[in-house]
Amino acid sequence: MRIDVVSLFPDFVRQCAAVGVVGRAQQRQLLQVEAWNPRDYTSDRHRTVDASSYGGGPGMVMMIEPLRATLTAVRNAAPEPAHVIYLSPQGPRLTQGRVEALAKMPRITLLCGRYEGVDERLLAHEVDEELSIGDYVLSGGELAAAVVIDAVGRLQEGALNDALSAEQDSFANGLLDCPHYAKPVQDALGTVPEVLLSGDHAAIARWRLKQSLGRTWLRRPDLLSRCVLDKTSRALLDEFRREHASQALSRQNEAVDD
Ligand code: 4GX
Repeated sequence: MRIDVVSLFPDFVRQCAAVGVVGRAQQRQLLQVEAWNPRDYTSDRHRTVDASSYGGGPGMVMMIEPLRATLTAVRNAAPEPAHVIYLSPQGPRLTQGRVEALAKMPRITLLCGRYEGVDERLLAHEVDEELSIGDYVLSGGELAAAVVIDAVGRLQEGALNDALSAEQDSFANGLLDCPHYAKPVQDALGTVPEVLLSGDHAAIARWRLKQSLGRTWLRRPDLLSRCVLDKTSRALLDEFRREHASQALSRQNEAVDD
């Protein structure tokens, strides 16, 4: 897959994409990330990319022409449709479902705004999709683009060393992840749950699913209400709830005893 990024900070984007799983995916030629600086597509002496906002008020707006020239160069750099995505808090929220769909595309283009944003006419004519990574305000789209590159890059076939890791991710099945433990078994901070040492793979799978269901119920009930649970899952969640309720009761009793 190819990802083109239009940004006033192309080196930052390249450095983000050079690290970890995504960096390795690039080395393995599973992913190609190219950064483009709109300043390189200006025609004036000052390499101007922004101008004050019509209607007045503070802050600058990224101008049409340098971005349009950059996007033309991007489109001409490869035969596949560029699928241009503008990162902004005004877009629908990025989800793992959207990440999975983007990861299957041969090519996407990420447009990073700085200042107060991009001229609306450029967005209307050149952008296919707007996406937000969350309800907070960044100083530019680069970190949001880095989030998309990371989430999409790690899903490229062969990017993760263990093919099962992607399937076991949080959200891959609509649920939060279960707890994980490494050595030592006994530590001042606690002991590893016995079932994980049992070697009983079916029991371990049941325990993990039960923890995933329980945590999702406790921490993200909004996710659970969108899941259709099969009979086994409903039984495991009921078990978790009963244990949780009795634990809460004994904690209450301990507090009364004190
Ligand atoms: N998820 N930002 C875009 C420029 C901007 C300013 C005003 C439109 C209107 C963000 C986010 C995000 C900061 C990127 C503002 N665009 N992007 N930038 N949250 O905060 O994606």
